[in-house]
Amino acid sequence: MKRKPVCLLLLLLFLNLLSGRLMAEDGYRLWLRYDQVQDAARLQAYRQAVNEIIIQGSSPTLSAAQEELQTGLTGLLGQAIPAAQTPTQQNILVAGTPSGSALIKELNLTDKLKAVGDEGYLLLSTTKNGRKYTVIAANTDIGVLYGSFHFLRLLQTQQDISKLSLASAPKIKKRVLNHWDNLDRTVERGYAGFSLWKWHTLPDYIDQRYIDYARANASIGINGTVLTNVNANALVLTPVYLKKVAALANVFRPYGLKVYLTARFSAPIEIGGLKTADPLDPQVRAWWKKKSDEIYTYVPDFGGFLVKANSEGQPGPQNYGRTHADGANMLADAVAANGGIVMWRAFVYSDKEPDDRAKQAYNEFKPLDGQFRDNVLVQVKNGPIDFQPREPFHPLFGAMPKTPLMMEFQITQEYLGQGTTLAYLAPMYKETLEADTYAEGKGSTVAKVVDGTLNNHKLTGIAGVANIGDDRDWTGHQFGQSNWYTFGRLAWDHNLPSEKIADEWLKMTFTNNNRFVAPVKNMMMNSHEAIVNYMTPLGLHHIMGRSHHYGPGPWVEGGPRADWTAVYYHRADAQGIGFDRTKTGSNAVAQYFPPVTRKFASLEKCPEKYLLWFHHVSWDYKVNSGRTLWNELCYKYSSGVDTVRQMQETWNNMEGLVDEERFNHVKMFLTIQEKEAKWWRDACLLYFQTFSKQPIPQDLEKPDHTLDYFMSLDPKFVPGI
Ligand code: BDP
Repeated sequence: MKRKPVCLLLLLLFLNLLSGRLMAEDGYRLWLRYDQVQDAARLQAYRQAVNEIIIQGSSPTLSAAQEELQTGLTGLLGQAIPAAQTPTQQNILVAGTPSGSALIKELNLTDKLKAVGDEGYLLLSTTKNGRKYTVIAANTDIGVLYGSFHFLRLLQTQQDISKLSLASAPKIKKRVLNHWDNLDRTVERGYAGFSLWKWHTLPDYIDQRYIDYARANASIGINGTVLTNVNANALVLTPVYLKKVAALANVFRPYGLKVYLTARFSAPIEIGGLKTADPLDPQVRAWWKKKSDEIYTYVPDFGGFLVKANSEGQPGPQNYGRTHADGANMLADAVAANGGIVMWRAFVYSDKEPDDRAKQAYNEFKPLDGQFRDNVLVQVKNGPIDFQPREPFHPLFGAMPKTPLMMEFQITQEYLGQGTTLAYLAPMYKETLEADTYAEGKGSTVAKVVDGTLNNHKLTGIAGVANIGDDRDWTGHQFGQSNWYTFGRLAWDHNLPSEKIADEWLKMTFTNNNRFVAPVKNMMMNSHEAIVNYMTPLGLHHIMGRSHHYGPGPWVEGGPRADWTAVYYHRADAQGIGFDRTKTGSNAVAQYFPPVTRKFASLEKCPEKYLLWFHHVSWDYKVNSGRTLWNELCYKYSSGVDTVRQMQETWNNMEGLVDEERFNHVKMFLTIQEKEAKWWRDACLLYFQTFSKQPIPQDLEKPDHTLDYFMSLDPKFVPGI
């Protein structure tokens, strides 16, 4: 008898430990953590505002909304909220559409709803028959789901919900993740483990991850996902795989997430037994039509194809003397009847070495403006080279007014420190979106090209190359989640300020405590610039390690083609450094509209952040700070490292304000980042010094290894290749 209490205690302790482990903050829950609201006054207000949830109407999407609201509110309010079909309480949360919900219909929202289209929603506070209603109303069920997530976000970030009066609708239609996932589950340029898609156990095994992935995407309004790598494998188009694709599509459908696939251009040969993949060949066209129809039997709402053609060894229409438009239109015709689209990538460069790789996409695509079918989007990377830490905007934006251009951002950090670097990318995305192309005069921003308002396009799109894998925290680095979140939020509304997105994300992902949010937000806001500074300041680009792209490699030369080396891009010599893209050089600058050309082409007017992108500048040239270019380079590289050290300090001060597990994770990754930042700084400065022949300024920290040492480093088995 006496021993029982001890046993009980032990049992309790064990259970406690167990629940502690289950509750461990490993990042799995992303920003969809619904822990109880900490602010007592807010908590009380929320509890008063919502006594009952009413969702009338039924569909898988409405069930998803119901479930999310129920789980979310139970967690956030620390008490279960009953659901009902008709009002029984005083303070009611009602969600639905006028066609599915009598309650919503009675609220007479027709005019207001007109403005939010088929994905938007209203959040309102109102009273009727003596009851108080918090209203989530939309024209469609998916709008209701998006609105539900927005409502939960208000509580997660402890906003006032007593006088809601807001309308929200996406500015861009197709908001799509691009997974560069291979069928063997490796992920090209993926740094967060293996692919989420377990092809081997599909279609029968439905991993909880698939559902949580769809929830996360819906919570930020992402409405499409390309499951497979742009370096495509035709096998995904065969029935065995299409069954698996269908299983994923079934999971994603209630969350408004459409499935797309990459189309390997030579598929008619590889899996169709044809002799050619010529897009004008009737047999080839018939094959694609039949294949597309077949896909729609598996996935009735299949979104369409993403295609990388005639780029980096991928087959394409040019193999048959045809144009990109011929290729895109063939596929567009194949999916048109079923409402599909084709996202045709403009990331191309010739098999032969061009005079300047930066000019290639423009040269090939601009002449094709007006030749694409209505259901084709041309998908253009943010800059003209390849997702470098910083690039000026791609000159194609604004240059093809008759063609909807889809933005392609990279969320995965191929050139931004890969898996171990804290880089908040909203400022980088916004730098491109806010850039003025001058295509139709001042104010013709890239964002207006992409959202269709500049040239009146209805079909609009934005893509983000995903940073998601099967790591427990989805993105490898906890802060990688912020970029997935940011991509979705900006795809919905590119006007959102970077600070606001960071603020939301931090509050939902970590805590509302301002002692944490304010300094960490500041740290995030500076993080991208810091990386640019310690990797590629002043417009330098493409000076990373060969092939794996990890670490510095400004000395990279030789190999199969010059435009895959670093020396091709930085052009350092005894006189100076930088790629002359003005008239005296490749004249790539002429691809922009005249006001932009004039700015970039002028050594004085060119923004310093792009200086060496457009100009070959002498080592002694005086930059804005009054320093010589060489000294400025040294200071920039050093300041990048300094910022990382400040980030470490900031983060160390956060101990105790967040859970230990994620605190330590970020702390250790910042240690790695500091080492890598130093590696970049020292390797690049020592290398460029062999040309400048000038000392690193007195007051700056000196490298503690030789250039030979850095050049001898040869990292093996870097992930993501
Ligand atoms: C480059 C990547 C390569 C991709 C390519 C692309 O290094 O792995 O296949 O872009 O976008 O940045 O097609």
